[in-house]
Amino acid sequence: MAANIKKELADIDLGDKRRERRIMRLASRMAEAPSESLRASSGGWSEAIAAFRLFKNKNVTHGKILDAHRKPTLARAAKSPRLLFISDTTELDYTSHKALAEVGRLDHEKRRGFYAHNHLLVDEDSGVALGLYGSKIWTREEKDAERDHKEIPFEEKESLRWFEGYLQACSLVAAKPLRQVLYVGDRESDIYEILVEHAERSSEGKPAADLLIRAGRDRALDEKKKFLFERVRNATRLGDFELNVTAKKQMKKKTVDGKTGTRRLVERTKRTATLEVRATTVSLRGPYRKHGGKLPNLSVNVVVVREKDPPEGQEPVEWILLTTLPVDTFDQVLRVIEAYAKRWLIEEFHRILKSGCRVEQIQLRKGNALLCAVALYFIVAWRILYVRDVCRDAPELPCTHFFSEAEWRAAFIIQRKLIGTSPPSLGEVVELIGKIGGHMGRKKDPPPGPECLWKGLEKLRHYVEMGQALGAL
Ligand SMILES: [Mn+2]
Repeated sequence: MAANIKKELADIDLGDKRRERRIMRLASRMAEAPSESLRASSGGWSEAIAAFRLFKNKNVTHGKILDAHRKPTLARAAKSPRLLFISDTTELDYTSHKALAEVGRLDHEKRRGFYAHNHLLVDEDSGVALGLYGSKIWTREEKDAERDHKEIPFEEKESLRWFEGYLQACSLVAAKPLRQVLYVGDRESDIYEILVEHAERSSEGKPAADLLIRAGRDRALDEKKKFLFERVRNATRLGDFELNVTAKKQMKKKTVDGKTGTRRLVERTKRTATLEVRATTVSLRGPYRKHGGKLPNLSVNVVVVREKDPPEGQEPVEWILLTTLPVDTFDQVLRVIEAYAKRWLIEEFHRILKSGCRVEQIQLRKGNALLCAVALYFIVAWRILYVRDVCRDAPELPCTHFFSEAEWRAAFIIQRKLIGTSPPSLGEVVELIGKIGGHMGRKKDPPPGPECLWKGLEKLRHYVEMGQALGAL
């Protein structure tokens, strides 16, 4: 997976050519075996020491690494007429890494780590993740945890990150006005100020990205005693939609008889759910802000999908989606739902980062150094997602876009007991690596997923080293 990864960093400026070469070499080694420890993947003791020294250099930062990756990301995005700008926050938990300095608290004072708020660019039509647009890292300050949330001005709230993300999505529209950009966020992004920003930009004729936000709270409508959720759940049903729901375990607050109780483990079973689709337009009443007064009332489109007859003991899947996209026809509504379903990609990206690249196991002691390593793993993790989806879209591409000669040859020898002569297709190599990683590859199976890929890559790395030592590759 190391082929061409250097292109992701081609634009990096670390103030020194040797540093730039070293970081590219390191990224290549990480991409070859994403799950290995930094020490193992740097390839030898002296290389590992050099890597640690590189990360400690003040010229090398998380931000610079991801700024470099933004350029090729935008080049890929230039070909997309419709882009999704998907944002989400993930925790990087380093509670057990006692020696780590410069780390903050997470949701509980005993849990230490960083928050990362990431923006993934996705081609809406193909569903291929094109790269990370950006990432904001922060730690929570002790004093913020004690402050009354309503007392904090909007500019100082952590939720400001969603608003800043929305402005970045708008800047993508400004750069290429004919392109459609749709900002997608989960319930946490349900922030009224974002809706206001869209409305103001649109009325002033400024570039504005469209919005697709899952409603996180039941807002008041611009009618006495009327609320959003009740209104949309009772809108006319437009049709049905099938969704593959994955299994999930989650701690959730259970509401019994109107009382919200303690958090309990809720398990969701895997199933194909039939969802009833409804859509309507509502007028929201602007909320009042302690700093800044009353916000304007706004008209917004709402789509609601709700599972019909969930299996016994299961909560129905329900999404209430606020959007600025049109919802007049069933096709338009389906577009909204399908775009929201693609938000799943950022969850997959975060899973690859933690379970595949194991970023929470990195043992660097300085916060900045650790975050540099994390930034490189962002690129590595995104590429696993990317290769899976490019492969689904165009399996006939040559495998050399992603894999080195040693890699595809080793995969060929191990799986086919043959020495390959010319580079096979991307689809073939991904299948071989998936099989090495435990993918069954039967006719009815879907193509290998990220987990088979990172597991396959880890073993492949060993095969390559052995093959090279024996002079067979
Ligand atoms: Mn989230």
